[in-house]
Amino acid sequence: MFYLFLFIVLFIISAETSSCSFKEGNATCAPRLNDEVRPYLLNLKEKIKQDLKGKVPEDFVEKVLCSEEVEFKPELMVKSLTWKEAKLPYHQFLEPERVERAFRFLCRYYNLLSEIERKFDVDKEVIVSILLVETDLGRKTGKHSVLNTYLSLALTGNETLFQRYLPQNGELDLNNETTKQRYQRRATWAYGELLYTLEYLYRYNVSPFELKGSIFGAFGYPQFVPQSFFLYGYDWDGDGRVNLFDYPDALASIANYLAKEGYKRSLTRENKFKVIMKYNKSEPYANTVLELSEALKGRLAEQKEGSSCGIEGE
Ligand SMILES: [Ca+2]
Repeated sequence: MFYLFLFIVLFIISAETSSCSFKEGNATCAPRLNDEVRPYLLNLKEKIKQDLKGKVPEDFVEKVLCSEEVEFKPELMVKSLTWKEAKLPYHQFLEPERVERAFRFLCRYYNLLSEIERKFDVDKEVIVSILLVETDLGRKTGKHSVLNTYLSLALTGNETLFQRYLPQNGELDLNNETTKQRYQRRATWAYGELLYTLEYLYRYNVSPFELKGSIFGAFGYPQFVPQSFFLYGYDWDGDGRVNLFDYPDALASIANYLAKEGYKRSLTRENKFKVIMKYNKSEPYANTVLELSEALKGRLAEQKEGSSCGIEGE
């Protein structure tokens, strides 16, 4: 009887082991994903290899996307479709403490900012204001893995997979044509950003999961999405690479972004507003940036005579 029992136990153990080893081939890729999601990743990974041909080697894509650090966050797509930018508390950026810190920053980097202003024809006060609103002058650049963010958004671009994670409260109705189009545009955009992310990680030899950014993947002091990095990133200090986590490149990249979108110091306030809206499509954002920059200009004019601002250098 004991031997029969032992036999049964051994049989169960061996069956368990073999079912594990049966799964092993796939389970070694992105082990933290659940088995329902992994096939979608495997498909996406092959598409990515095709789309990045000539830019990023296949074995790089394979290694990164099969890493045990790969995480799937389906709630991101839901959040990105229900996000209300206008409800963010922009008024906080105009509080005296913030204005004061922005002003001290402006003084500290006065010479650098003045050179950037001349080169790009973008007001230095606007550059500092954007930096304050985006990342509190470079202090808060985000804690989310940029790669996992775009990977998650791209995976939920598959409607069959996304349906499983739709909130039950009816907040998102994919039968609604407008919602569905927004969803599809968002998914296409996220997939494009995922490709740029991989290209960035490969070209700049960045440890893939160390690149951190905002909840929707904007990174560095200016909070650029990866495509913006390639379009507007500027190597101000001339070391051969654009570093958005370093002031000279970050400040010049903000200026380059605005200049390429049509900013000039001689524009009317209304037209400056329109350009700033291209940096972040939000009216309260653009208003805050302009109001803060006007406050900074005021402070600068007040303190010009006999002030230490402007002679502190960098
Ligand atoms: Ca640089």
